[in-house]
Amino acid sequence: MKRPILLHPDPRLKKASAPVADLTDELRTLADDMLETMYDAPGIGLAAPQVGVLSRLIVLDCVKEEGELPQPMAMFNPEIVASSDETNVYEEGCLSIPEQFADVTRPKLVQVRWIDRDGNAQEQEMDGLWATCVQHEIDHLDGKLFIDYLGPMKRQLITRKAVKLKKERAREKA
Ligand code: K2U
Ligand code: ZN
Repeated sequence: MKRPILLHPDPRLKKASAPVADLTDELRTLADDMLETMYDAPGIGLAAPQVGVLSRLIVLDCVKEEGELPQPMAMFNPEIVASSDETNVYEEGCLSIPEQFADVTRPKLVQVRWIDRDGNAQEQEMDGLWATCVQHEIDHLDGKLFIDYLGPMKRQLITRKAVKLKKERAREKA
């Protein structure tokens, strides 16, 4: 089922998430719920802390070409084990900071290691949008948001707008 996405500012988005000790059906269901929530947003990635669960689990599907088969991935305890010196700049957004975008520079290529939903260790090199997305999601597990890469003025401007948007959305719900 779809889960509500926490909006910045929220202390839970700034905390480090705990490693997954052992894979349970509850965690597999959480991964499925996160994918459903991500596709509905729509987005191409989502981290467990964004739905209020401080566990090291991310989901992503960065296939954007229409007509291409979706490629949903769930990664437990993901870690970047190597990254290129060469960097990429991408105008990033975040489902927890709606309607705000800014350029973020990140390594172009990353080698990622994780545990999949069957409990098997996986390792893969990622580039392009997949590389940007997986780094954005793993940052969420460390309590880091894309605005943390910006200067203080731009970060404060975005946070002030986020506070305003959060109040408006709370009023709509009331
Ligand atoms: O973690 C999230 O908030 C999900 C982001 C992931 C993301 C942000 C920037 C760059 C790559 C991935 C959402 O998918 S934001 C929506 C979006 C959709 C398509 C392309 C980029 C961002
Ligand atoms: Zn995000």
